[in-house]
Amino acid sequence: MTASPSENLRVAVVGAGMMGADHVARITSTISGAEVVAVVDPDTARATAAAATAPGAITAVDFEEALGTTEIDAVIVATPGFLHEAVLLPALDRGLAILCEKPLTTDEAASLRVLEAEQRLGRPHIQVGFMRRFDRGYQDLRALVASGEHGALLALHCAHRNATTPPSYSEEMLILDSVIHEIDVVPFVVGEPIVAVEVKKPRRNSLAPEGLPEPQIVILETVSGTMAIVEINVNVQFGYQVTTDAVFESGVASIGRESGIDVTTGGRTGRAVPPTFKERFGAAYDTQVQRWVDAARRGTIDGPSAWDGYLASVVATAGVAAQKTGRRVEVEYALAKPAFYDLPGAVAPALERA
Ligand code: ISE
Repeated sequence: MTASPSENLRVAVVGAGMMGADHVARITSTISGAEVVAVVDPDTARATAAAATAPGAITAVDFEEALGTTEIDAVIVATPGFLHEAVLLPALDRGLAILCEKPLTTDEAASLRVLEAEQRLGRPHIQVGFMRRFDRGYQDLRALVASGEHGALLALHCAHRNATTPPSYSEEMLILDSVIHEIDVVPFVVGEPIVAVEVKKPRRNSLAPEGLPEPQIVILETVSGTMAIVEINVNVQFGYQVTTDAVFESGVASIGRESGIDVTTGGRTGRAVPPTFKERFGAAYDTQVQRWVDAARRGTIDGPSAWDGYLASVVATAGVAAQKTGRRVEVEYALAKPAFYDLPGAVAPALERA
């Protein structure tokens, strides 16, 4: 089902945690051309609280129940990553438009199953929520790299810092849930695929939950030797901070230090640090969702595709192996890009396998 241009896209949001609830509110208050008709979560209280921001939306404990209760054109998948496949496959089966929060899936084999199911349809239906591609800073940096103005790009220093982690957050999630953003956005900026990953473990932050060995340093190497050195550091206490410094042959460019208001008082000058990714990337999420809605109403996608989700899952699988072994692990892409995923005009870069 695809909404006609005069009708709102009827969206089910599956998963009413922090991101899902944020999308429900966003679609209701900020996005045009769409309405939330269902909020799905096994935790009824959570579903009800999120649905309260979307007048008329029903709640359901699972996706099947929602599909049986109301008319749905599109779905936002915002469950934990390891549960994505279980929503993606029935959604594809019904030909729904899909915005899938990152990661597409948490392992390569599951991503392949999703790609196969999608290719049975006539065109891509899945857009993956790699929202950093819609952030002005990353877009400017990508353009600067492509321009060659300061020579070749040699290295990226990426800081990825969260205030705290929930109890369910594991060591693998440093790669699968957090560094997955750099795994996607580094090729987007550099214009080349990642070919190797290495993980180093510096001194542990004693403020991290017991048993979580972090921060970690993840080194992503692209095909011509550019290295992204990613500091993943998720219990910094002070707020949310994502920055990148790009080192060129004859210049350095920095993004992520937003020009907020500087306040000087008590002998210090300071600027607020956003508490979470919701604030830091709020504008990028808004743009991403509006463009997805507009594209879904035209029967297409406008952003990273399931192919980009698959590439990221291949690198993440190598990243987890590197994390476990301490070795540099080369990335093996089993599949060449199917023509099915050549999308003119999409935000996705034209990445082929290495
Ligand atoms: C979370 O799921 C996100 O996607 C955030 O952007 C990231 O910073 C965080 O580490 C993840 O857990």
